[in-house]
Amino acid sequence: MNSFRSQAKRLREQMAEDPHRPHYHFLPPSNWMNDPNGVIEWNGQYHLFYQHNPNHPFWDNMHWGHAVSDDLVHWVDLPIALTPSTSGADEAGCWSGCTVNNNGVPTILYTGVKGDFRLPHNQRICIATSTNDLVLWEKYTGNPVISHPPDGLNVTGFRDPYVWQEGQVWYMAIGSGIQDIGGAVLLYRSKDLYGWEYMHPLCVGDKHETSTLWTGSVWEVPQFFRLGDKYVLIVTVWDNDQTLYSAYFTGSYRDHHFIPEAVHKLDFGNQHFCAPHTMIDSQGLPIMWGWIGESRSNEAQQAAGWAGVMSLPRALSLRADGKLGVCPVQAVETLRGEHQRLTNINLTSTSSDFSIDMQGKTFEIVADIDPAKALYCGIKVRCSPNSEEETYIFYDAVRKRLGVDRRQSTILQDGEKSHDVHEGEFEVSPGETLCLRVFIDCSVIEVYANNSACITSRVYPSRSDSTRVGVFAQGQAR
Ligand code: DQQ
Repeated sequence: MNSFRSQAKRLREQMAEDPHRPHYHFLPPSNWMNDPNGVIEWNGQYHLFYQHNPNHPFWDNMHWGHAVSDDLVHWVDLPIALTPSTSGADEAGCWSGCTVNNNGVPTILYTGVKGDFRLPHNQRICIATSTNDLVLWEKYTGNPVISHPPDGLNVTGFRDPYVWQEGQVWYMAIGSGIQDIGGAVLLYRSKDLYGWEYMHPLCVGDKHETSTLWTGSVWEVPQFFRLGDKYVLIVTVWDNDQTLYSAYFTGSYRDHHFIPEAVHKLDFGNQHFCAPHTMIDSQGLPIMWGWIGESRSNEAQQAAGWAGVMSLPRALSLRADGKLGVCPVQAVETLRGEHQRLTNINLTSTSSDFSIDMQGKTFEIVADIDPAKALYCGIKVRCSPNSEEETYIFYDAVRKRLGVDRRQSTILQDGEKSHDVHEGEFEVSPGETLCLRVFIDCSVIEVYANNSACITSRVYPSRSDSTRVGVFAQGQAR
């Protein structure tokens, strides 16, 4: 353990010079990370596992990385929990899954991949257990515990087990899709976690349906739980070889079928908040993490030696309007240091820009904005003194959209992939205030608005003095 710790520390020190590397978001010591996996509270500590390629800063040969925390915000690296076996059910990768407490035995259920990973029949469900405080994991010799998708179903994916208990029975939701129909979650049950019986689809989407949020051909990493008087199904929408965005359905659960009533995006940042994983805390409330992907070129990622960041832990709730409420868990406030408070900044049509006397690359902004007659207003971050580089976090009152405009975030051509706008439907009613919490952590931006919308994004300004903050407002309603 000591040699592991000193190596992780050395790697982190090597990476620390990188101006785009976040300081208070979790990421591995080096190389690649994607999905959060199997977060669990165990003996008063939180264990976070994650999809990890420990050898390169790109997706390949998935392992389960591992870190532990006392408070959900400060993490300590632990040795890799799962490594693909040299020959066996998971020789091509240990993909996503969950962790449960099986009568005191910490148990991981994960996706073992063997052979060509694109084929659903090569994705299987495997088990590993730990007897040693979740540090060392032993794979079950009888793996896989589910060796192939249900007979007679033409599936487009078969991965990412999510397991829960109802009475004495375990249930498992598997991310899947049905050819020519749409994404699907398949439901299994078991008495002991080792022998599984297929029941039926928990829910099936329709990839031809476009009047609501389009949900693609495969649903990855399902998460399913009760919240208030509703049930929530979270999925990551996959189509045409790409992970696109995460979505959630609210609905009811009857006779082991989930009946969706509404579907929404979880985060307007699309690929910047994917494969969310939830942990139900000791109060019975869900806490969610997501994978914040990169948007600079593969060459830049290779040169940096790392890629992929974990979002802040987000507390979920059910709002009166039936949508999910999302805000950072309270423990995030312990990261706060010195603060500055500004009040009554009034912008008019002749003074539509205001530069705040505050600079930095790692901070939180809490802003109450009254859009009043403004048609377009918000906060600018990571601005250079000459405005050559700047990123707009905006509310567009005409189109009723909240967004992050990255078209001017960097003058580097390498940032091309990130020269766009993320936005989604959002309305501030007359008399209402837009309450923003904005987290800047070098290249990471997380925006939370009115406890109801989130935008996660990445920016890679080229100038070291792109650290300024401003507020802006444009236009005036007639
Ligand atoms: N990532 C994992 C899969 C999952 C996907 C592989 C979602 O198990 O479906 O790294 O990002």
